[in-house]
Amino acid sequence: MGSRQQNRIVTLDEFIIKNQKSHDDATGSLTRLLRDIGIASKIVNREVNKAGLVNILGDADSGNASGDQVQKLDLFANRVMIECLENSGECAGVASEEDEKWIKLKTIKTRSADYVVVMDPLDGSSNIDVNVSVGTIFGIYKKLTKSKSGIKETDFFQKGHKMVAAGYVLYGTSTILVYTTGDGVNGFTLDPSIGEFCLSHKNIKMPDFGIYYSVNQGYYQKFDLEVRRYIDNCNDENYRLRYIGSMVSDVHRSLFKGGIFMYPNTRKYPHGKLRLLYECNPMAMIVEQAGGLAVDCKLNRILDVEVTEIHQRSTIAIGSKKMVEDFMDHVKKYSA
Ligand code: P6P
Repeated sequence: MGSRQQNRIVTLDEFIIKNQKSHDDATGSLTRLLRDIGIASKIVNREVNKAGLVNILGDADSGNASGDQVQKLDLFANRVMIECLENSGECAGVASEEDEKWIKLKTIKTRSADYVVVMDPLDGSSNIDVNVSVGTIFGIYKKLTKSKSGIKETDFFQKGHKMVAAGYVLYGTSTILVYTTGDGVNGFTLDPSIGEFCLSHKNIKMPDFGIYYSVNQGYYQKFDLEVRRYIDNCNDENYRLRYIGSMVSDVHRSLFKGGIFMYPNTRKYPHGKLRLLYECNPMAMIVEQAGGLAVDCKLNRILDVEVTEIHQRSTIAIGSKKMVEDFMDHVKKYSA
């Protein structure tokens, strides 16, 4: 293929459509759904990028389902994502970190909405007003409920390995959308000059190993022995500690440079802090598709953990295959 052809811009839309054929989704409904998530991400990106300029910061007076103080940008991102998902006509319902309960979306009469979406519309939002990257995380399931309109809680209570797609958007020095539909991981960087996500990282493969470990070292004394022994091992091996406090950023770095991200149980979060449905599962699907591993601190594969609540928490160790395997060896060796 000529070099000109190789450097041709491939937009997210074009890529999604081209890859639609490799799925049983011949109707194009997953394609439309993914494209609408891309549109929502561009709108969120615009506001995130000017957050420091526009009075959109400051704590909104409401807390979210997790009881965290919610920044207005969280609410904005949640609203935009839900509106775009509703416009797609392909999404029957949404479970979001920002809403206590799952939401049934209005569907278009002429078409059945076959999917439900789980999402954290703006993860790491406590970093927004200090200009540290934040992200959107999403996962897509085929709904189980057969009826044309209704959905039930059980449509959301599917194990992570049942997802048909998962992705994240990282609003950082540049804005990148990374997603998988189960046959590899691809990254698209937003080109603001044309307002398009353009293919920038084809078929991402996570390094089997890396020199970074990512955990909130401030909780070291609160971790179980086996986690502390693994962290000691990272120190003995002179790995570098990198911890941004935004899961999307920490996992994204590991995806490209290799590394392991952990959020173990602590006294404050005996089941871990991160949410299984819309944080751990989508990131686990992406990392596994790129050749990495994702387990909880009891060594269960994240994508196989039973989902019983929308805001269920989970511990997690996710990243380069050899590093997660090393973590698992330490858990087996030192756990009571
Ligand atoms: P801690 C952000 O609030 C978040 O949900 C994740 O993005 C991040 O990895 C984690 O919490 C940081 O939590 O307790 O280390 O501040």
